Amino acid sequence: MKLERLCLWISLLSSALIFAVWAERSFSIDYRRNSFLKDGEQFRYISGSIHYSRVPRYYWRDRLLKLYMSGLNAIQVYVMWNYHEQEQGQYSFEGDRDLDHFLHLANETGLLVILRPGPYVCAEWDMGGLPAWLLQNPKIILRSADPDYMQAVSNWMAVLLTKIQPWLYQNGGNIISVQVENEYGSYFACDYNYMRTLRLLFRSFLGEDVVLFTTDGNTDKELVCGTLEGLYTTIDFGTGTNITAAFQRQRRFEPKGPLVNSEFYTGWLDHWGDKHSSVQSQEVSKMLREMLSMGANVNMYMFEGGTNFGYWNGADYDPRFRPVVTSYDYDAPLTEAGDPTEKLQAIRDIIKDFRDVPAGPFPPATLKMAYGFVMLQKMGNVSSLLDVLSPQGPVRSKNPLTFEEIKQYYGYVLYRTLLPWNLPDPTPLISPMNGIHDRSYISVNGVYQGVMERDVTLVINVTGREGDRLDVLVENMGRVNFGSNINDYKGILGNLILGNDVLSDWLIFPLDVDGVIAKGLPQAGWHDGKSEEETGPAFYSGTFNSNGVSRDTFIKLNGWTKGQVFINGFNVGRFWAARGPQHTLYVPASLISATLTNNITVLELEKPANHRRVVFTDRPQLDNITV
Ligand code: 6DJ
Repeated sequence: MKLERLCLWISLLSSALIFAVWAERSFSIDYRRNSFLKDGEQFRYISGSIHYSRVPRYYWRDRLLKLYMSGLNAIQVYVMWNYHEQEQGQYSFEGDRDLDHFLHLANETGLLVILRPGPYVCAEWDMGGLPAWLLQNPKIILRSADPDYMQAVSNWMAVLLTKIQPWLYQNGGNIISVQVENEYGSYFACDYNYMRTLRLLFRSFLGEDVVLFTTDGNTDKELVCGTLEGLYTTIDFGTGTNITAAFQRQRRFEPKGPLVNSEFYTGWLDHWGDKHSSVQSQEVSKMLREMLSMGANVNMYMFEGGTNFGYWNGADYDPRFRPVVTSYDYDAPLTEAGDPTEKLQAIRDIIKDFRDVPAGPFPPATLKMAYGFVMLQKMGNVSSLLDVLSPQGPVRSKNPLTFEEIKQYYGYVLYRTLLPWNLPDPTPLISPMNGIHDRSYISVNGVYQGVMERDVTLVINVTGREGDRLDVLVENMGRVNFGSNINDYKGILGNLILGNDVLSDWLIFPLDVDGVIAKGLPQAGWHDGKSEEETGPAFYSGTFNSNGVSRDTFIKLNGWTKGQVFINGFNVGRFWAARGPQHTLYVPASLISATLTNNITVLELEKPANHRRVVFTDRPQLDNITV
C-alpha cells in the first residue's frame, strides 16, 4: 500500500516537473525589441532548408549532423502534400515519408524546425506539392476558397497538423514556427478568404501560441496579396538584391518584429536544356554577413538540395513549359550527395562571427565508388510488352482521356488507335491545341516515327497502312509548380488530327512501369527484344556486383537519349543526356547491395547508345562541360 502511494507521489511529482519545464518553453515575437523570443530570451535563427522527400531516409541523420556542424541552429522543412497523399484519402508516413522520424532526428541533433506545410509549396516539386487528384474536378480553383479545394485541404490538414501539434516547441518539440501557404502573393487568385480559412484551420489544430507566418517575394504586389493579419510577414530574396530596401519593404507590412529573410538563395535550380545555374560563394557569404550584422533571421534556401527522385520534379511555365532536372543540387553549400563544398566553408566562417559553431572536425564527404561500365541488354519495346505493363488492360474511349481522368497521375500512358486509311506518303499528325502534355513517342506497328513535344513540336509526319497500330506513348515530365498554370493536366488534351481528320476510338493503357520493375521484372518472362526495332521506347537491363562495397555513386548514360533509370527497383529519376545540362544521376549507397547482384533497368524513350553501356562514376556532372 505504502509503495503504491509512493509511486503515485513520484508520478504526480514528475508530471508537475514536466509541466514546469514545458511551461518555460515558449516561442514568440517580441515586437518591442524586434526579435523572436525563445523561453523569454531574445533569439535569432540562422537556418538552412532541407527537404526530407529529396534525401533518402538512410542519410537523414548524416545530413542533419552536417547542417548542425555548419553552425545552423534551425532547419526549414517543406511537407509535400502529394508525397503523403498520392491517392485521395490514403496517407503514407512510412520509410522515406516518415516525418515524425525526421523531426525526431532533427531534435536529437539539436536543430529547431521552421515548418512549411503548404498546402502549396512551389519548391520545383510536381504541382508545387498539390496532389494531382485534385484535378479530377475540371472546375477546381486551386489555392482559393473554392469549396472542393478547401474540403480536400481541410481533410489533409486534419491529418498533418494533428501529427505536428506535439512537435511544437511549446509542447516539448522542436518546431518554432509554421508557415501558412507559400508565396501566395505571386498567385493570381489573391483570395483573402482562402488565407483566412487557412489561418483558422492552422490555429484550430495548432493553438493560439504558435508563431504562424507567411513568405512572399520582395514586391509590393506580392506582399499585398500574400500577407494577412495574425500571420507574421516575412520575405525572400537572393544575392543581387538591395538588402536595406528589401527589409524596408518587410517593415512596411510588419512595422515591428524581427527581420526575416525566409529564403536567401544560395544557388538556383536547373531546367532541361538550359544552362547550369550557379551562384558565387563570395556573393552568398558577403550578403549573409550583411544580413546577420543587421540582426536579421536568415534561412538559406537550399542548404542541402537533394534529388527529385522518381517523377517528383516540377516545371516552370515562362513563357513555355520548362521541366526541372532530376538533381536538386541547387549549387547549395552541401552538394546533392551531402558533401561539404567551399561555399559551405565560406558560410561557416561567417556564422562563426555571430554564434558559436560546434567544435570538432566537420564530417567528411561520404565515400564514392566508380563501379565502372555495365552492359545492358534490350528486354523489349514498350508496345510489345503492354500485357505486362498494363495488366488491367486499356480504357476504351472515343476521344483521348487525360492521365487524371484515368487516375494514373505520374509516369507514362500509351494511347493506341488504328490508322483509318493507307498513308503511303508522309502525312502530318497534328496536336492542334498544343495538347501533348508533355512529350510523346510515336510508332506505327512498332516502327518508331519520332517525337511530339509540348510547345516545341506539334506536328510529325507518319506513314503506314490502313489498320496499322498508331501508338502514342505519352510522358508526364512533371507538373508546373509556379504561376497560374498549375492546373497542369497530363496526357493527350484534345483530339489529334491526322491529315484532315480527327483520330478517334482510342485504347488507353495506363502503364505501371514502377510496379513491374519493382517486382523484379523484366528478367522473368520477358522475351528478348533483339529482333525488334532499334529505336523507340524500350527497356534495357543489366547487372553488376559491388564486390562487397556499397557506396554512393553516379550513373552516366553517355550516348543514350532520354528516359528513366531504376536501380534495384528504385526509380532514381529521369535522364536526358541529349539535352543536358545534367549528365549523371545520383545513386545513394542505400540503393546498392553489397552482397547481392545489383540490377539496373533503363527505360530509353528514343534511341539507345550504340555501345549499350552505362557507367557508374565517382563524380557528378551537372553541367554540359566535361569535368
Ligand atoms: O518558395 C519558393 C521556393 O519553394 C520560392 N522560389 C524558389 C522555390 O520554388 S523559384 C525557387 C521561387 N519562386 C518563384 C519566383 C520566380 C522568379
